Parts: sequence; C-alpha cells; structure tokens
Amino acid sequence: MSEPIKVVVTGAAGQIAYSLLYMIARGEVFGKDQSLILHLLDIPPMVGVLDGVCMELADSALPLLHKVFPTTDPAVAFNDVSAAFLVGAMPRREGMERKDLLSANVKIFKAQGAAINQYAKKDVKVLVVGNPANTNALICSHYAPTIPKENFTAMTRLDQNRAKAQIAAKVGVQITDVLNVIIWGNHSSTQFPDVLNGNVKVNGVEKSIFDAVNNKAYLQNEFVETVQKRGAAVISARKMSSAMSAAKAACDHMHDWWNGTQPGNYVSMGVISDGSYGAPKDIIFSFPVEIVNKKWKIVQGLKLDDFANSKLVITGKELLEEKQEAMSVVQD
Ligand code: NAX
Repeated sequence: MSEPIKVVVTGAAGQIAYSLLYMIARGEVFGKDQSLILHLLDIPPMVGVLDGVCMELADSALPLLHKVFPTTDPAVAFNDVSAAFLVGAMPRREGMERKDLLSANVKIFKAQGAAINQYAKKDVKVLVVGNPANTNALICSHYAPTIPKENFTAMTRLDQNRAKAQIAAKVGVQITDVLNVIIWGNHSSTQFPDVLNGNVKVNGVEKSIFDAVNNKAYLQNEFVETVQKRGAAVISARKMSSAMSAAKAACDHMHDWWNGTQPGNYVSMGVISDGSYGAPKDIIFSFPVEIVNKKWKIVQGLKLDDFANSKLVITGKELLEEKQEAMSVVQD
C-alpha cells in the first residue's frame, strides 16, 4: 500500500458528497492500493451533519481510509491536498435569479481559490462540481495564480454519461459500446451534446452513431434537449437534484485525470480554453480531452458541421457573459 494522499471534498455534508465520499474511500478514483486521508469541508451550520457523515465513514470500516478530518476552516481543508472535489456551493432558492446565484457562488470560489493557492500542493488537481461549475472553476483558478491553470477543471462528465446512456438505449446496446460522445461548452442548458464523432459497437461491429441511429432529426433535437434538460427531469421526479449520478461522474472525471484515458477514447472536461474549435479563449469550456501522465490535451482535428458550430457559438457566448458578471462581482 502506498503512502496516503490527502483529498478534500467540499460541501461534504451535502447530498452529492454523501455518495461521493463512499466511492472515493472505496478506492474507485485513486486505486485500490492508494490509502487516503480525507478532508471534509462544510460551513458552520452543517457541523452536526458532518459529524454524522464521519460516523458513517468510520462505521463503513474502509481499509483504504487512513484518517478523516472534518472542518469548517479552508486553511485546514486545503492543507497539502493532492486532489480537490469542490462540490459545496449555495443552492438556488425559490425566487433567486441566476445572477444572484452566480454572485453568491463566485465569492465562495474566490475564497477557496486563495486558500488552494496558499495551502494545497502545487500540482493539486481541482474538479469543480458546484454550479455554475465552469465559471466557478475560472474564478478559483484566477485566485490561485501559483497553480497552473490546467489544474482547474469543471465537471461535464455527468452530461457525457447522460448522453451515452441515451444513445445506448436508443441503439439497444450496452453503455460500454458507446464511444466518444462529446459535451461542448457550459454545464448549463446551452451545452452541446455532440455525437458527430462518436461511434457505437453493434454486434461487435463499430459504426458511427449517426449511421447506427439513422435519424438526424432525433440526434439534433430530441437527443440534445433530453440531455440538456435531464437535470430538471431528475428534480421533477425525485424532488431533489441528481446526486448518485453526479457523484459517479465526479469519480469518473478524477479517475481518468489521475489514471489516464485509453488511446483513441476521449472524455469531456471543462478546461481552460486555448481557442480550439473557435471557442473563446480564457474561459473554462468543455472539450473532448485525452489524458496521459495526469495531463489532459484537447483532442484536435474533429469534424464539426454548421449545426455544431452554431451551438458552440451560443454556449461560448454564455460563458463569456458569465465570466464578465463573475469578474464584476469578485472585483467589487
Ligand atoms: P447540497 O445543497 O445537498 O450540498 C451542498 C453543500 O455545500 C451543503 O452541505 C452546504 O452547506 C455546502 N456549502 C455551501 N457553501 C459552502 C462553502 N462555502 N464551503 C463548503 N461547503 C459549502 O447540494 P448537492 O446536491 O450536493 O449539490 C452541490 C452542487 O453541485 C450544487 O451547486 C449543484 O448545483 C451542483 N451540481 C453540479 C453538477 C454538474 O454536473 N457540474 C450536477 C449535479 C449538481 O446539480
């Protein structure tokens, strides 16, 4: 068993963390031989709940779990961590405008960025789940200037998993038979789930998703909308937002970042944009990436048609607007 690494989960008393902590502590992200010290950050009113979560982690008798530190102090939470799952954020309350939510949350991510800058390992890998995830990740990175911008990412893996599940059901194959579905842009209703470069294995034979589905109207309309609105559909059915699937996606994202992707197999991550595919530069934009030695690279040379390009423009524009709003809040 290797030396324990320190991993922080924020929003540790919340519903996503309740599933996520168990998955991490089981070894599903960093490996079955990697022991862990978990730092759990939440806010003072949640201290009692956090204690309950710690009791349950202890009672799960998890062999990889060396120690657990619950805290409300970012200086303690981010100290010496190698990986950070930033899940904690203010939820949208009734009557709250999107703008109010953005304003409350970017302030949290400004403070956490500064704490990461001061206390975390310089090669820390940061995954932002809390919404608005892309812009929160951008702000966090902005306030952590001593850590490479490439180390701040936002989660669009849940959207990718949702898209793959829709295609698998439509074609009638297993989830593992669907390859290279891409989420472009923002983790919001402007995201573009794209199957133009994706393949599906039918009876062992690989073909393009377009050919396997053979229904362009479905792929450009119903499919895109179903993925974009899946979060709302879960809320309407469960009366609570996605939690188990969000936790699984966070594990998938960090697992692939830590362990790498299979050759020719790419995954979607919100990463700092270099302007690839005409996306605006210097925003956190979801691209298809391949990962080797814990470093992601945007997959180049994929085909995009006019329909796809028009969708990328819309989601890029939204992210630029969010960036502008967020910057005006944090610089106040
Ligand atoms: P919960 O409200 O259950 O939990 C959030 C937790 O964060 C609470 O315990 C709260 O006290 C804590 N928190 C608030 N401010 C904090 C701070 N400054 N420091 C540390 N902890 C803080 O929400 P949950 O369902 O767990 O969702 C968490 C976030 O994930 C939300 O912002 C949600 O919108 C977002 N999601 C993002 C997804 C994605 O794909 N990127 C999908 C799922 C989810 O909707």
